[in-house]
Amino acid sequence: MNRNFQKDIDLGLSAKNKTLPSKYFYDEIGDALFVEIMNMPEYYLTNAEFDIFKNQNQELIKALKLEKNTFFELVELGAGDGTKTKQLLKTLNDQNYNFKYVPIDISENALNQLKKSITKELPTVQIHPKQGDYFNVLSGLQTSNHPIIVLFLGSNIGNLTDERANDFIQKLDYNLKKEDKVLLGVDLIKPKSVVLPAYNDAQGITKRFNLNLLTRINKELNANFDVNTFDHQPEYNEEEGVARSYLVSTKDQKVLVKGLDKTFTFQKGEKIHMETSRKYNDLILNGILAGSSLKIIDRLTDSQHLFADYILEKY
Ligand code: AVI
Repeated sequence: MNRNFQKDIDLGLSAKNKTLPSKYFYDEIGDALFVEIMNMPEYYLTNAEFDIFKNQNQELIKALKLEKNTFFELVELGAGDGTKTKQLLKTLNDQNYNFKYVPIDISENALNQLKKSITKELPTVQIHPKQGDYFNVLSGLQTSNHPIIVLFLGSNIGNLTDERANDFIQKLDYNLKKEDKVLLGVDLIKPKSVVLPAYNDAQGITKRFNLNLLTRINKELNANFDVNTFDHQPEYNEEEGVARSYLVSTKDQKVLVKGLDKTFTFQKGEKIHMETSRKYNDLILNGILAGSSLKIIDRLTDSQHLFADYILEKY
């Protein structure tokens, strides 16, 4: 049993306002549900960022100030299936840029699949996958004396609270050298009518994605959550630009978690906070970058201005 999982679940369910960490959504079933989410009509984020990578890769190369005669490393944090990145890799490769691609992911399985597909589709691209939690792998960046471009796409930073996002940026900043760049993909602040359906889809896939964490606790910590007694409730605060997902107990109930040797009481209507998905603009991003030597030098958006890829440079 994973000790961190056990500790984090205990901490979250024991809190006055119950909460569970969304990083635990991604077991094998959660990974598959997230792929379904990315293909849903309501989840505009993936297509919007793909639009940037497909239609503006030349602009991306220019904004990243890449040069053909200087070897560089493209390091991708949480690479997943690399669909967007492959668009950029293809152009770089076709135009004879001199680089290696270092995808980092927690999932060994995802990395193996990615290596296989890149070797097949782009056989001349050098790929060096690294397995690990990207928070921990950052320190490995320091050993390189080549220019580094860190890709952190998909608005993954938005699942961190602003405080944690700032910690992450400080850590990233500490491990980069002057003139290294970060390509940071973030969802932009926009009206509730667009954001909320992305987290409240008609088919109920996002609901299953959230409930899957209760099922995971049942399996891994020998608990007896009845997932049929929890509703999915996403909210979006337009002023703050933050979407939050909750599971709400539909009745008074007790849940036994044998693996923690504890029983948790839920009142009818009581919420468990499951996930935060922050949306950004320049002002908010500058707040997150405060105290670091990473500065915004450019920003590309998709044709509908839903999503932005920011280019940050270390000064
Ligand atoms: C991975 N992350 C950026 C997604 C998001 O939009 O916050 C996770 C997600 N949760 C529900 N739908 C998608």
